[in-house]
Amino acid sequence: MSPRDLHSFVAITLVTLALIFGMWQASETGSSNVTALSTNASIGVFWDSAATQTCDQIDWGQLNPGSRKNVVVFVKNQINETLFYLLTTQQWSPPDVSNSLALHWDYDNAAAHSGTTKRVCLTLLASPRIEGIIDFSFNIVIKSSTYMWSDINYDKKIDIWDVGMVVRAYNLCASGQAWNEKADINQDGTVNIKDVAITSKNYGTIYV
Ligand SMILES: [Ca+2]
Ligand SMILES: [Ca+2]
Repeated sequence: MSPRDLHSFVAITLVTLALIFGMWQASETGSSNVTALSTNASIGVFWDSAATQTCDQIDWGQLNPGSRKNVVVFVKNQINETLFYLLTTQQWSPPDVSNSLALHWDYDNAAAHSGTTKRVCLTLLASPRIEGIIDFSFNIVIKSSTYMWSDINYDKKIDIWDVGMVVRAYNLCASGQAWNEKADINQDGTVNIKDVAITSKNYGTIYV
């Protein structure tokens, strides 16, 4: 089992999941009701910098085509190791809405030291062309690793070896025989330009 596998296991089982519901109506304000799926985690997500109010739901409310909404949360490293975070989404409903909505954050890929809390802004973007959606939901999963996510060979630096592994796996999907999970840096099930971009952005980084 690789270091990443070990930590991914921890991330999947102990990660904080936020379940999000939103309403999408042309002229009415949406409402939502959300339940936390997991709270005991190596990382915690909170509404405040003091990490006292757990964030287990985000209500995006009404979201118009072409609009965006920002939500600020605080991610706390609750274990005795330095961590790096990764934002992923799961279980989009309806499934096709993931083609018209995109979730980003402004986390800078910097190390999160033990006990520290990082302020991050989550941004949900709606395509100008989205239509026919009354409501939607998806899960946010913030994963953590003791290695930078673009450090594929776990040598504490991002260099040509990491880029090479991504390039070799390019255009491969999770269902294929030659699939290399480690090259799928953003964990979206395919190795493509997004993974190359992440590696390129971190290129030259050396960390401890
Ligand atoms: Ca490396
Ligand atoms: Ca990917």
